[in-house]
Amino acid sequence: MVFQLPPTVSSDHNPVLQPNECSSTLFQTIAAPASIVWALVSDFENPQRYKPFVRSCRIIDGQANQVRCLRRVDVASGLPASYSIERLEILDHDQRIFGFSIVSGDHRLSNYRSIMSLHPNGGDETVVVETYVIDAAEANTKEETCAFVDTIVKLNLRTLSRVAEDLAGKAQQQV
Ligand code: A8S
Repeated sequence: MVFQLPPTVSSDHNPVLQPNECSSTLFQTIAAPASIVWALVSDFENPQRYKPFVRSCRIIDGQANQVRCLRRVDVASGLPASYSIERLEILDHDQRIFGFSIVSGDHRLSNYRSIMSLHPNGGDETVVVETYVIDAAEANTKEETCAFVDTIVKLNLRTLSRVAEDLAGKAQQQV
């Protein structure tokens, strides 16, 4: 079934691009209620709850989970980077929209920003839509840059699905 993006978030997921930027939108259907998925996604301080490459995270500026706070994310060894500094840009609990940007780090991602929106899809199912925009990396084409980021974001979304479905299963058993 084709998922229809609600008009309220249409512009979030259809960014206007500069000539050196590339973008991609990824969808993930999750068999868990939006409240459970949102609890994971909106916890800016704890991305390791569902991002498999994140080893640890701490807030380094501002108040945790307040818009404009900064986190330092340390990632697993074997990746082309060891850490990333990221800013919480959007946290809309009513519409379940989450946005962050990458502001620095020892990686080659330049000007990265991402927006996720969550959509209850009936029957305790949630559709997650994530759109990111990034500058084409130096010495790489847009396609190469997006292929690299797509791989990471797809894995994050798949893990989010698994963790949320696990939590939803546990929530069921308690009632
Ligand atoms: C996210 C998205 C991305 C994270 C990338 C693209 C990253 O954490 C990893 C490898 C890198 O080379 C860059 O939602 C960086 O987290 C896994 C360290 C930023």
